[in-house]
Amino acid sequence: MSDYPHHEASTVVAHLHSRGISDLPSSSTVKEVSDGNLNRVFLVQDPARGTGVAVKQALPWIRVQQDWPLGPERAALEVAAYRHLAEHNPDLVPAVHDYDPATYTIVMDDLSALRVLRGETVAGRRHPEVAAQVGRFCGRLAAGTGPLGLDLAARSRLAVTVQNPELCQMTLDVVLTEPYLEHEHNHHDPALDDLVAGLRADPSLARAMADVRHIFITHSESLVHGDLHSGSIMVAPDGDPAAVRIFDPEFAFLGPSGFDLGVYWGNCLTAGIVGDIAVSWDAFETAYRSKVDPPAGHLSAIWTDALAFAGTEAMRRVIGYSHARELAGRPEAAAWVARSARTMIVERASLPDFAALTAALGEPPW
Ligand code: SR1
Ligand code: MG
Repeated sequence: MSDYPHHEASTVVAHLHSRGISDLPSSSTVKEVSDGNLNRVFLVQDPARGTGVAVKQALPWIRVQQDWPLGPERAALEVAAYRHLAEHNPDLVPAVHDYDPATYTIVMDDLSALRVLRGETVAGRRHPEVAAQVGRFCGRLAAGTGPLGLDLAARSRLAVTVQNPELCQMTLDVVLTEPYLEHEHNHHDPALDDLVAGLRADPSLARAMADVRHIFITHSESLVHGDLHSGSIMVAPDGDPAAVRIFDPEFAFLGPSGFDLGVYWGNCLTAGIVGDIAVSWDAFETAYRSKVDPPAGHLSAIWTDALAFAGTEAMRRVIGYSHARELAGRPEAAAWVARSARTMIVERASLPDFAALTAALGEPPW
């Protein structure tokens, strides 16, 4: 499984030519732009014509910690997920041009004219165009792949193509379990020691998290991206809404319809832009209702689940393995995020709408 060529900048163009992608000359420039935790990504560009592609390879471990094995077959799942995402959101995902199962390599659109939203947030640049696009993406996907949008035969076929136990297990461990325990993967700002100890000893939070894990495992409602944080969103420097792209769906699975919104909301919380929760929810609801007619209580159940997953995403970005760079060295902000995350997880059933949510959280202290 690990016995396959691992690309380097010097070998990527030869890989493209071996796959019949011959319009990029040997003189193309190749730059490694790996940014996420798991995979390597190269940009190949023909400076003469200004065209290019991105080449993404899954290695049999995670990029940021090579003693942590992870099956490279995740690349095949990602390609299958892109196919489904493109059916429902063709305007919001990059196109896949090639997949090589022998080297777990995906060739896709070059998005280098865009910027990763996480970096924009860290630099203090706001992108108010993103919230409605993310809400639209999630609403179309949830409606189009949920039980109201697909018949049972189509749902069964979808379920087979997005079986993703290894990466779901990673989310279950790294996002939904380990941050609530003493675990070697966790770290936090020492200024938060007392707060973190209190969270890990909090019986209400422990009970709520057992429930949230149950929802994550058992609520196979619709296809979800599975990791829709601000590092999976690209934006145009000028804020053009039509340029927003959502990528990296290797964590996709048939899961709770509120999962993706929740992960995105967790990142709204770490960025201190709580208003984007309301904007994305409105866009979600509009997109959802434009496709299906939900029975009473259906949307409010998605809202409530999304609050829980928002809390878990925000919490892990403060006290888990993979932190929000925008909170680095800002313990007061990080403490507000962790307290807000707890509120969203534990009290979600009594927060029926955005007004109740903001009343419970208060203003971010920055
Ligand atoms: C081991 S790090 C795990 C995280 O990295 C990915 O980007 C996902 O966010 C996952 O939770
Ligand atoms: Mg990723």
